[in-house]
Amino acid sequence: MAETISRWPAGRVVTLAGGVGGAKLAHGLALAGLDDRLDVVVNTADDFQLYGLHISPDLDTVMYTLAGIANPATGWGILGDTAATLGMIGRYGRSTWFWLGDRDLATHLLRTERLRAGARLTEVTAELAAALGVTARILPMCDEPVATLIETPAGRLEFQDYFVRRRQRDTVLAVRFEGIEQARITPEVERALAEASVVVVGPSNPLVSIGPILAVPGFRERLRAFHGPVVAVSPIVAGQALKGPADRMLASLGHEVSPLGVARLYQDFLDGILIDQLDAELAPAIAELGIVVKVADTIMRTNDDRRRVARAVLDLARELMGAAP
Ligand code: FO1
Repeated sequence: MAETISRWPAGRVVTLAGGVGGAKLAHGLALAGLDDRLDVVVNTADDFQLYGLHISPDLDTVMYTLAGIANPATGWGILGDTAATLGMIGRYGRSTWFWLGDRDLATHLLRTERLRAGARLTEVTAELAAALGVTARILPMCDEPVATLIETPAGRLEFQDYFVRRRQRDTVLAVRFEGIEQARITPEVERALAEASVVVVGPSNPLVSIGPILAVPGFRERLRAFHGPVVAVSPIVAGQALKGPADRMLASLGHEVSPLGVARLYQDFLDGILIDQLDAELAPAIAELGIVVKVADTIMRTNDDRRRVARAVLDLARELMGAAP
């Protein structure tokens, strides 16, 4: 069905994504008619090695979501996946705290094989996504290894140890991105930013999902100097994270747990933010930061919701372009 939104924006769109929230918005943008004009820059600082395999949870969440095969109950993993392999790993006496489905394991096997043969993560991701029929370009934030480390009262934890094994129960005292100094913006991400008319920061955790992308040397400066509008969808609604520990993490690190707190974190490069109707009263305070605010229902339960939120954030970008001199 022809839709007006498919005529706009004229160029391509870059969206920044971490896990489930960012993947849903990317899917919404694709459903809104941008599927072949969409570049999704994805956090890879959650990546880790398990059973000798390279696992890239956020890349896979975005890929499975765009391919229409994500498990809707969790947002990650593959719909209908089974755990026979994990069961056998358990029989061998190994810990199985990270749930890896049988079909999902195929992704990790092939990714690891290609990386060991010398391919870049960007190349491997493009191959896997193309095989699953994804037309949007899924771009790792960098090809170098970066690891999020969480400082807690119990000591320094690797990200998945904090997130999955210990179920985010530890207070976060600090977040570090090990290896970030060696990370480089890839030629593919450079090209995506050069070709895009809009950048959309997805509703992902600002500290551990969007944070690592912004920390790639030069990336934040690229956003500050971006030639078009940079807009975001708030991942915090009514004082709570849509998913995961972003609310507790923001609080323990001294940030306000609200779209205003999120806007402050992005203030140096953000032109506009879409906030939920439940937070409408925060609009004037955010506007005082020089950020244009649009209020909408931002909860994404269904595919229609995803498309609706994507359209709302694109409308905001369009208004900002109209307002440009
Ligand atoms: N999240 C969980 O809470 N528990 C799991 O066992 C788990 C397994 C898993 C396997 C593959 C994958 O791609 C993602 C997986 N996730 C799991 C999600 C993931 O740990 C987080 O969503 C991200 O790292 C945070 O963005």
